[in-house]
Amino acid sequence: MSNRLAIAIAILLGFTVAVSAAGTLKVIQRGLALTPDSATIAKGDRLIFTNDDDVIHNIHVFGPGGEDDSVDLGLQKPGKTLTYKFDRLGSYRVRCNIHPSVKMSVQVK
Ligand SMILES: [Cu+2]
Repeated sequence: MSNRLAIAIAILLGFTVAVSAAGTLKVIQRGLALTPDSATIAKGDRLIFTNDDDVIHNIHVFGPGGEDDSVDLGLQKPGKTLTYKFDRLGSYRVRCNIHPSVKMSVQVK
């Protein structure tokens, strides 16, 4: 595979970022999007969400059990940070209750 093709595929798939040794990963809310928009972490790792937009967000975490398996982290004002610990193996989706474009996927392995 050429480097150019590999880069194009990486862009299409989004970037998955590895967690630091400390077991935390910083996620930025900016421009009504989450960066990174996907992450692979270990059980017990935490994501730290920082609202760098000028609007209120409302992060909602949906666990491996589907729509009924969710935690609403509440309203988050600009400049505020909140942390969520991922305690179970599987696929999570994270999204803002207010802005559909603010979303990411999290794999806990
Ligand atoms: Cu939002």
